[in-house]
Amino acid sequence: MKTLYLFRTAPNPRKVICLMKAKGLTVDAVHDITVKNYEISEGQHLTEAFTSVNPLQLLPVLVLEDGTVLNDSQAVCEYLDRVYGERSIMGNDIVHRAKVCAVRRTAEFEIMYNFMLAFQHGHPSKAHRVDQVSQFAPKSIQRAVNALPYFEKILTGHEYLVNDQLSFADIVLYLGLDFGKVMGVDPRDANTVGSNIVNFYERMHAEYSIKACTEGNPI
Ligand SMILES: N[C@@H](CCC(=O)N[C@@H](CS)C(=O)NCC(=O)O)C(=O)O
Repeated sequence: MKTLYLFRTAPNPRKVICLMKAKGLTVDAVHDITVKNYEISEGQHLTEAFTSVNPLQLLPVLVLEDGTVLNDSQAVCEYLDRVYGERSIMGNDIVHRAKVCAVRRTAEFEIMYNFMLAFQHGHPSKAHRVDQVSQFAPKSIQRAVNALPYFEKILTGHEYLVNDQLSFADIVLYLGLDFGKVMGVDPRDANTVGSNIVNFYERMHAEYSIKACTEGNPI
């Protein structure tokens, strides 16, 4: 059996859940994966037991049958994408994969990462983890907001970011926008994010919200 360590409401573990859903699968129903849920807000990932799995004390983690530890969301998703299901969410051919990679990384660094930085520097629950500089929070939010027009333009006349089909780039942008909500940037406010992004967010949210990914699945 493989073991997948998750915290189901944080953006990086959610990537894994969304990727599997996009492939028509649910992480809880894969025959050779056991899911272990951790509650970050209760510090369950800071225990000795989890630290021995991932010394960085971060989720998600996938441990393979031979003991190989994949302690990064991209690595976990790359692995799951190739091993399970039929359609690749990372891209169908070399050029498609490269395009998905480029847009995914831009969504990650410009949108999701900046909102996460804002959270880490601005939220009291992160004070024990981060040497917080509170001024960094609004500046990081602004950096994310500044990058939104780039995606608004790509989505003009398109439902998805790359080749008019759902890919991992869409999942990462959606999760970044959804986390922006926590940081006070409303992904349904066309004046802030742009109308193409609002439509994109609504479509993705219907399929990949925490609730939509949880319904019918045990937690
Ligand atoms: N590079 C890692 C980052 C993972 C990460 O930052 N995970 C967050 C949840 S989104 C976490 O576990 N945070 C725990 C903490 O900050 O104490 C990945 O993408 O997997």
